[in-house]
Order: sequence, then structure tokens, then C-alpha cells
Amino acid sequence: MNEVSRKEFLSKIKHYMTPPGEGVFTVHTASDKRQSLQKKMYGPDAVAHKRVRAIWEESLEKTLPLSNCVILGIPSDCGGGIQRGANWGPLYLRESLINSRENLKAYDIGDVRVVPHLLHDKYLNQETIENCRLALYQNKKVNLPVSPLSIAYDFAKNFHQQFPAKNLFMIGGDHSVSYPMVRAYLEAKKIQGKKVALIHFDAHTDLLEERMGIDLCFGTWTSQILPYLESPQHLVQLGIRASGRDRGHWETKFGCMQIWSEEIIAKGAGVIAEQVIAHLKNLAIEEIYISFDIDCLDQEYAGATGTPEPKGLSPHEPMLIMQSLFENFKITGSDIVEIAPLVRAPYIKQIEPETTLLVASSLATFLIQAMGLTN
Ligand SMILES: [Mn+2]
Repeated sequence: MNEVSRKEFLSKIKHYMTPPGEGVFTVHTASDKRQSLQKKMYGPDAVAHKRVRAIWEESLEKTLPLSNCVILGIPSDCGGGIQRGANWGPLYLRESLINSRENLKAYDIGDVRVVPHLLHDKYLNQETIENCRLALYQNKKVNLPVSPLSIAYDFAKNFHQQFPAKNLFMIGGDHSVSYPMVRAYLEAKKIQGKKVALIHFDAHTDLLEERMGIDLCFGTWTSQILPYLESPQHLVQLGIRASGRDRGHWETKFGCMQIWSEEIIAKGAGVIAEQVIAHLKNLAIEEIYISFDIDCLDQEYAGATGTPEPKGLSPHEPMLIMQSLFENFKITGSDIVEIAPLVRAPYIKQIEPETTLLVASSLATFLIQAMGLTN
């Protein structure tokens, strides 16, 4: 494994990441929103005098080493495919988190730079890679990735090497962005000798092996992550309800554990939490990664998402399950994805995206606080 020094890692971050809220490349669109976030984070003077990048770069050296939990945005929706718009998740959710006035002890490391037409470097030819390097880094031969999933993996892999005791909280993005984060997490935990499991809240299984020929997207990322788990039983999926196949098909084919939405509602979240905890204890699990697709919630609470689904969970159900899990295992990695704040499903009566953002921000607050306490 080619380990880079701390200095090289910070230099990479300054190249392939941006200060919080700048990962979506725009000139005017949402610039007021971005400025309002950065004023709250860095002060009005920093924004007025264009000092945000300088302060952010300095914070990488001074503040980053002090925090247990580090927040990262991946504003990419190139891996989505029904209704895009999750690229605005990181900017909007950050603002909701700040407005909630919870004093979150976490360091925000910023956004992955996103070329919106790119997904993963393995899908690109050399000419495109060089053109994008030239655009992003002003050097077509520099050895840096250009696609969001490739940048995220390089970042997360180096992060875990540099800071093995720190935990990452990622804001997506469509669900494909969890693939590089979970893969880097699982590889790092294997090196650390920790026994870990992936807890996946979602209306969908995301277990396709490919979707229209693409093996890394919102519908396939979990099947692609299975080889990195110790066994498929180390994947627990909760809240599933929109699937072309039944639970038996997926559990038999892949060997993971699934608990569908109707079962959680019928038995109660407390009973389900006990069932999951017993399963994980049986596997001698020490730490967990929670990947939270906002569409595991009923469309009444999560209408601002690419594929809202009825008959889903109420916010207290996953919250109770996560709290019970936290009482038994360390949460050492997590993400919340598929929040598409500008998407308004016309058949949903609620005023969106306020409900979705409010609920997402309370779930995110729990995860950030849980990870801030763990190391
Ligand atoms: Mn998903």
C-alpha cells in the first residue's frame, strides 16, 4: 500500500476538495445559500474579504487533528437515475444542522470537488482523465483522481491511514457515494483488526449487480460492497419495501439480513432493535457503519428525494434502532444520502423540502454526536 505523508495528504485535500458548500460548481445558482452557510461557519468578514479558502486551508492543519468526528460532503448525483438533485444535499443539510443550534463537536472538512458528468475514473478514457485533470488541477499528468467516487475513495483511504481513531460522517449525494466511503472504512477496519458490520436503512435493497451495464450506482452499491465484508451476514438492511423481489430472494441469493418496513411497523422498533443486536452479538461485532438513505422514511417525512416511497418508517423508528445499536456497539462511520432539497414530488401534499431537511438534520445530529463520543 502506498502510504502518503500527512503533508501530502493535506495537499491532496486542498486540490481535490473544497471548503464546505463549494463542491457543486456554479457561478450564481445558490450562491446566496452558500454565502449564508459560510458566513455562519467562518464569519461575515471572511466571506466579504474572500478569505474562506485561506481559513479552511489553515483549519486543515490546526482544527482537523482536534476532532473525533469529521463531516464530509459528496455533492454528486451522477450515480442516481430516476430523479436527480441529491447534489444539493450537503449544502442544504449543513445549513439545517447549523440552524438547529445544536453545538456539534465535529470538524467540517469540506466537499469533494464534483465534475457532474463523471462517476468513477474506471469508466473514463485517458484523454478525458487528462482533460479533467487540466480543468481541476491545471496539470494533465498530475496523479490525482477526477471523478467523485474515485476522489472520495482516495480521500477516505488516506484519512483512515492518517487518523485511525477518527470517524467520518458523509453527506451525499445519491447512494453511489456510499460505495467508496464504506469500502475504505471496511479495508481500514480489517487492517485495525476490528469486527464490523454495515447497517443499511433504505426503501430499496440497492443489491442489483449492475443497472443498465453500470456496476457502481445507486441501485448496485450494496452488492458491490459485499466482497469487502467478512461475510454477507455482516450486512443488515432495514426499511426495505420497494423491491421487484421478495425478502427470501435477496436473503437466499446474497446471505444478508433484511427486515422490511412492514415488519418494523408491525413488531415495533424496540423488538427489531433487539433482534438486530442479538444477530450482531452472535457475529462478535464491535463497531458499525450506518448508511442512511433518507427514502427509508415514509414519503410523508422524506418527499424531497429521488425516489420517495409510501408505507415507510416514521422518524422515531430508525432513531430508536440507532440509539439501541449505539448502546451496544461503537458507531465509527456513517452517512446520510439521497436528500434532494429542490425536488418536490407533485403527488405529496407536504410542503417540501422543510420536512425532509428537519428530519434528516435530527438523524444526522444523532450520528454526529454518537461518533464524536466514540474513539
Ligand atoms: Mn439507497
